[in-house]
Amino acid sequence: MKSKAAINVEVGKPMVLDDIEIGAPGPTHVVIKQVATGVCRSQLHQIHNPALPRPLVMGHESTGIVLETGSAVTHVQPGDRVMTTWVQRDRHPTTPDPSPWTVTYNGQRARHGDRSPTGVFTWAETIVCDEQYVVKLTEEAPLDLVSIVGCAVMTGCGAVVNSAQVRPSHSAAIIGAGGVGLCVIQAAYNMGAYPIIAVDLADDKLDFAKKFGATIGINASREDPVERIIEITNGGADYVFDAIGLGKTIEQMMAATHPGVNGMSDGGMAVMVGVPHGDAPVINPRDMFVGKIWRGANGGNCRPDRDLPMFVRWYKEGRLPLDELVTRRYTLDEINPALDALAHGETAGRAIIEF
Ligand code: PAD
Ligand code: ZN
Repeated sequence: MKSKAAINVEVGKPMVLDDIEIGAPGPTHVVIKQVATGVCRSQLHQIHNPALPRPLVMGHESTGIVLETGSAVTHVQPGDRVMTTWVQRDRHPTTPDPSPWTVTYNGQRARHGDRSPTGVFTWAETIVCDEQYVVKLTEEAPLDLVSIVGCAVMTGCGAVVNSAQVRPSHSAAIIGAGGVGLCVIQAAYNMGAYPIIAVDLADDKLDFAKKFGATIGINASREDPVERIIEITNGGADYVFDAIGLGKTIEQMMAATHPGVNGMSDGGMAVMVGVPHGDAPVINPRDMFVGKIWRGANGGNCRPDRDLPMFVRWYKEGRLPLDELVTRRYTLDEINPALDALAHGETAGRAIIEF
């Protein structure tokens, strides 16, 4: 089967829009007609990563309608409305590995952004993926908005509810108020955190973050975010999330987390949400010695089958304004302008591609 797709054929170069050839689906595969997909900064990292084999098919959050299922697929059937995500939906120690698909471009086997030919890819009109990356949408909800649940919402909200388990009335600071960071802010608000401090480089993004529950904004291009967070929280925040992943912001995250108090309490928690990239951070062992807790939040430590329906319910209950979070809409043909806008920091919230 042919499908129009955005393909990365060369490191750092614009995406090519062309047909890919999707091979016959295996027993555990699902073929999906795409409705919408998000544009995440992780794809920018992949486009610029020379270690990845090309051609690459990309994108890792979407919604669509199931066209076809392999013989071993039982949780969805043709016609179902589904979300795709890059974390296995209900993984157990005995869960078999997702099985590889065959997608070719110009006769060459295409890979996915994590090197494998097994993960989900979403920047194509029709996709094939293992059933483990497909979560059934049981609620009535708009497929355009819900397309960002499979990564931005899963990661940002999951980092708060699963990784950090934020407690009410505890302070939270979020470095980076982009697509993922705004989800961290909203979930921290939902859990009752206070104050909620947003850090970004642009005043308009800091204002925008207030719609998601931020109580105060710090513009890191004008002020030292560490000094300000320590001042506002009287010693450091209870939870500091880095939703960027640069060495510098990881260092800021650790420094802005409050230390423990001997004989009384542990330190606060520094939560790494953004994929680490660029220069490595300089880690000060004293930060851990004084009781600060360092926690990773890859994929928000979510189990998609359990957590994604909850985030859709949050949207329906008015506790996750996806209509505000989705700020730009493109067609697949406009993938390169969409990526350029993200790379240049012009996208507040999240952009989506509609098919
Ligand atoms: P985004 O570009 O929408 O947001 C990044 C935000 O950070 C923007 O608002 C920038 O203005 C802001 N920013 C950049 N540099 C600084 C700085 N030095 N200080 C303060 N603010 C700054 O990206 P995104 O939200 O799609 O992704 C953010 C990161 O999270 C990115 O590295 C991506 O790869 C990673 C990610 N990780 C996971 C995961 O599971 N770990 C999932 C999805 C995304
Ligand atoms: Zn992502």
